Amino acid sequence: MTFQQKLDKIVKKNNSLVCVGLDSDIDKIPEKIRNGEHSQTTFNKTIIDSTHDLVCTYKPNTAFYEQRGKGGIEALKMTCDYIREKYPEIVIIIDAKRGDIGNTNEGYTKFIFDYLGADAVTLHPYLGKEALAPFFERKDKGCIILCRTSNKGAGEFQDLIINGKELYKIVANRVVKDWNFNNNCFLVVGATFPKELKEVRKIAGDMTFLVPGIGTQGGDVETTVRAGLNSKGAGMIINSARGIIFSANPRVEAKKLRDAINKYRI
Ligand code: OMP
Repeated sequence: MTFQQKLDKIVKKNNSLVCVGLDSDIDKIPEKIRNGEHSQTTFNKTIIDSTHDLVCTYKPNTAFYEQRGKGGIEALKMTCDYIREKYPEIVIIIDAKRGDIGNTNEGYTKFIFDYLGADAVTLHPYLGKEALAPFFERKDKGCIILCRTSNKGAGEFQDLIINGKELYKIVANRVVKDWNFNNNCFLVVGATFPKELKEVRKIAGDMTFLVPGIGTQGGDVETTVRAGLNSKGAGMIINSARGIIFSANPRVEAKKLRDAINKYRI
C-alpha cells in the first residue's frame, strides 16, 4: 500500500485531516510522567491512546528525540513501534527535514523507513532531484518536500524572484511536474501564509499538502482550509503539535481541531 492509499483510508475512517505533532519536549512533559522510566514514550502513548480515533497521522519531530541522545532515539523507535503495532492504519510522518547528497540520503532512508518503519519523511529541496533519488525510489513511502514554510522569515529565500517567479512556486512546479514520477511526492505549505497556500494549490492540482502552523503559530483554521483543499475536499494533513499535546486535554483539543476543519470541508 502506498503512503497516499494508507492516508486516504484513515482520513475516511476517522473523518479527519488532523496530524498530531509528537514534539514531546521532555521539559514540558507533566512532572509525574517525566520522573518515570521511558518518560517520553509513556507521554506519547498517552497522547496516542487518547487521540487515535480523531487523527489521520502522527508526526514526531526528531529534534525532540535527538537532543536526548540514546534515550531519545530509543523513545522515537518505541513510539513508532507502538503506533504500528496498536494502530497500524495510522500514518507516521517523521519530521526530520533531511536532504543531503545521494549517498548520505541512503543512510537516512534506512533509519527513517527501515529502522523506524515510518510512512513518510519531510525533505529539503535545496540539493535537487538527483540528490533526493534514494527517497523517491522508495515508491510506497511519502517524500514531503518543503515548499512555503510557516516561519516568519520563510520569504527570505522562498519569495525570491527567479525568472519572474517566486522560488516557492518554482519548487512546487518542479515537484509536481518533474520529481513526482513515482507518485510519492507531497509538499509542505504553512498555514500562516494562506495566500501562498492558495497559489501552491493552483500549481499542484490535487496533491496532498502537509500544513503546519495551526494552533501555537497562529494559523486560522477556516482561512487555511478554504485556501488549501483540493477538488475532493481533502488533500491536506493539518498539523498541530504544542497546541494539542501540551494542552489540559489533548483529546478535547484534537476533536475541536478535527471538527473545526470538517466544518469547512464541504
Ligand atoms: P507547533 O507549532 O507546536 O504546532 O509545531 C509545528 C511543527 O511543524 C514543528 O514540528 C515544526 O518543525 C513543523 N513545521 C513547521 O512548523 N513549519 C513548517 O513550515 C514545516 C514544518 C514541518 O515540516 O512539519
